[in-house]
Amino acid sequence: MSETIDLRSDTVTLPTPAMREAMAQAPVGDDVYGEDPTINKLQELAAEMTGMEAGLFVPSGTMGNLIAVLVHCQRGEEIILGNMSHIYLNEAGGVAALGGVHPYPLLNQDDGTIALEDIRAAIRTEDPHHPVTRMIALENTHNTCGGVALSVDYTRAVSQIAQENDLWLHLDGARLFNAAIDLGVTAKEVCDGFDSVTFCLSKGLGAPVGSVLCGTKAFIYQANRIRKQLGGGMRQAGIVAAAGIVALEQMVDRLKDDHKRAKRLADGLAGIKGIDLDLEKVQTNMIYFRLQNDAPINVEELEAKLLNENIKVDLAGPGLIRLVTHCWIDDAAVEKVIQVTAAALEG
Ligand code: TLP
Repeated sequence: MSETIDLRSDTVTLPTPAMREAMAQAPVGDDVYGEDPTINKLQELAAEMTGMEAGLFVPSGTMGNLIAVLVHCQRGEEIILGNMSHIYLNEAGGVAALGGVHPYPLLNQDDGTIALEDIRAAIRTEDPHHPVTRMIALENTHNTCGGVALSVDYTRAVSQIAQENDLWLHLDGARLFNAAIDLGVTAKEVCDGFDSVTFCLSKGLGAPVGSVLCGTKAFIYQANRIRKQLGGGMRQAGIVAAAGIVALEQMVDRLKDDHKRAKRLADGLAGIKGIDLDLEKVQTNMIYFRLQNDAPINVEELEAKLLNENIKVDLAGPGLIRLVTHCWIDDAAVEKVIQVTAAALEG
């Protein structure tokens, strides 16, 4: 049986041999006492790369985002975010359930942005009927909008609005480095103007576990207490942080290969009769497509046919398929997916 080609997400990546070696050798200590040298090193590296004062190793992107919201907002206060954002759609309503924070979802435009005038209009005036607007969250790259990158000009413009209105600005940068590579800027520039950022080690960077939340020293001090409240104090977690250091040192530059392969895959798929795919939105490592009404099969049948050939894809919504390239997807896998999809749709 041939090897599985798993395109469901970049979260399926397995640790590289260099990561396993680093994990085996990592010096560790009790991180709740701040004594894990490997975690401390990862946090310093993350802070440096994002241009923030400090970092905090957290188990997941979801916890990083939740902690940021819990530090920035009190119960009954409001967060402005996109209606297609991961925090709003895919984090089990944590900000409301655990923080009592009121989400104000605004339309995410096709390019992942929220119109600046929509943000300005959503900021509450002083009125006891209304919740108090406390923060804005953006996502870069924007997953559900196609893995698209938000420009630095745009995020700086939102930062300006946040500053003018005394609001905190958080970045869900789960795929921060994909955004930086696509935009041709540093991760630091992508983070410019944000008060806090979460990025994931466990996606395209290939580490098995973990994200880092970064911000000012005062913010991270509070974040550490909330991580404890949430049960995220992980003791000798330097074992996994060691893989995160390798991820940051060795796996960032190669994300461009994932982007190239996603483009090649998208080009191949777009040429297949029955596929409805917007090539302009394929900017990083994600491809979303639908099937045209006259296609001979539906997406569930296509998914099953691909699975029959050991190709796994993500059914991301009704009639919608998502493919994500990552370090375990090579050129041969890309060509095979195109060929099997063509056979499934064109016979
Ligand atoms: N995204 C996952 C799924 O949850 C959808 C994926 O396969 O893409 N922010 C963004 C933008 C994300 O895409 C994700 C994970 C997270 C946060 C959460 O990260 P984890 O899974 O570490 O909690």
